[in-house]
Amino acid sequence: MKKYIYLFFTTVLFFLASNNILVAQEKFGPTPTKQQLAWHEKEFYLFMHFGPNTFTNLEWGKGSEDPNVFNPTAIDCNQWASIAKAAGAKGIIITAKHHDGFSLWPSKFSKHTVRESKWMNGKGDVIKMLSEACKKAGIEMGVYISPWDRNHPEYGTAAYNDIYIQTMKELLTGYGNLTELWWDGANGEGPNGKKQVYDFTRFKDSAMSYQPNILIFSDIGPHIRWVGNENGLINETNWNLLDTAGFKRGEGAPANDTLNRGNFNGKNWIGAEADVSIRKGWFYHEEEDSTVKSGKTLFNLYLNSVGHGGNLLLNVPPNRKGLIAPQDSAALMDFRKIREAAFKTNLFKNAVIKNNKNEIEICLTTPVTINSIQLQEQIKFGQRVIRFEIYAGDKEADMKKIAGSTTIGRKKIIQFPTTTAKCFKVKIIETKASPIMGAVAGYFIKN
Ligand code: FUL
Repeated sequence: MKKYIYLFFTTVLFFLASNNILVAQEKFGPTPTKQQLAWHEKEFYLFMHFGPNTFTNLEWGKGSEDPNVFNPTAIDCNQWASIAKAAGAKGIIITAKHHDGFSLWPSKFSKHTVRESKWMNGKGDVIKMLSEACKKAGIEMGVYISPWDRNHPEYGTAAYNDIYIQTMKELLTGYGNLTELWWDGANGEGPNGKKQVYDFTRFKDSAMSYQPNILIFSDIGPHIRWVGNENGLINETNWNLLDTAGFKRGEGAPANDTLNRGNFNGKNWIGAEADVSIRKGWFYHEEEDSTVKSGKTLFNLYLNSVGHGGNLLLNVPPNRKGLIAPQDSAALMDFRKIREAAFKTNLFKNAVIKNNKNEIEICLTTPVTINSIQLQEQIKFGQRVIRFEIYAGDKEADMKKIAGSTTIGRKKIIQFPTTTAKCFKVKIIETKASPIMGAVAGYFIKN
């Protein structure tokens, strides 16, 4: 009997092992981690720049500002979180500390924090308020912790690296689950005129030890990369792959164009996050109220970021009251409406879809009118497609090329002149390995 039980288990184990081998064989090149895969699904979330600059009208505070300038009169983080949620954003990343060094929480490692201000009699903590609001609204939260610090007296010395790590520890262990840690590339001088040599290896290891699932953003990742511009635009050709060896964050980073496209044969999976502000500046300035981007402009940014296989990080800075201004909120709601209307009706819903090798054939019984197709690769198996073309016609002999583009990745939204046809064909012209495609959908997006 024992022998049979043993045989049964070894057979099961063998089956599982061979199954695993098969799955492993299907992967091609670098692939995303579980956390990166989940990140790709988020598509869009908000950035919030808030701090003394909001009150001094600066973009880069000097670090010598009186902490009392920070005085939001009607702060309501629930308003931020509920607007984010209503806009369809999956979370909020806040400047817990910008280059001026001012901490939005009462850090024990700084004398330039909310504690030193008269706001809430020095008892306030924006990070705590926001983390509770995000939890309540069911959205995620991330933190921007500027390595550059224009206030800290130890900046420019080896001791500052330890202080930065302690600062991260406070945030990453004191406020629940944080999904993203944002490292800006700027590295200027501190109050004593010295520049810091950052120990990013230790920063990374420490951050990961505090929150093993956190994803770190910087020019070169390790998990999410900057996209080489602050306009919210990802290149039409976008590889989620990047070579980082020999490069540094900031001035030693790869060329902006490389960050914008990724590396064709890059060794690491590092997806692109497109950051952009809804207004001219990153911080709120009343005189920039007229620069708030319209819902339509935001939708265009979505097409050029999420529609090019990356994520959109949209900055919506709270004003001096500590609220999202009505103009910004209205634009966010328009953006949501436009997005929902655009993707409400998949006109390929009733199509017969056939996959033959490198072609996807989509045929309907009655013609449909579309101007956009959405393609996806199952990126857990790696990114493969190099180039594809789209054809349309009522029968095989009539098929005409209507569009073509490069790379697909997590999502590609390709637009073309309005076309009415019964059949569409996506031809994969060049690919690194046999394509493993996800869903295909056809839309008519009104302008
Ligand atoms: C830049 C910073 O210097 C800006 O102030 C802003 O925070 C932006 C998102 O990143 O590099």
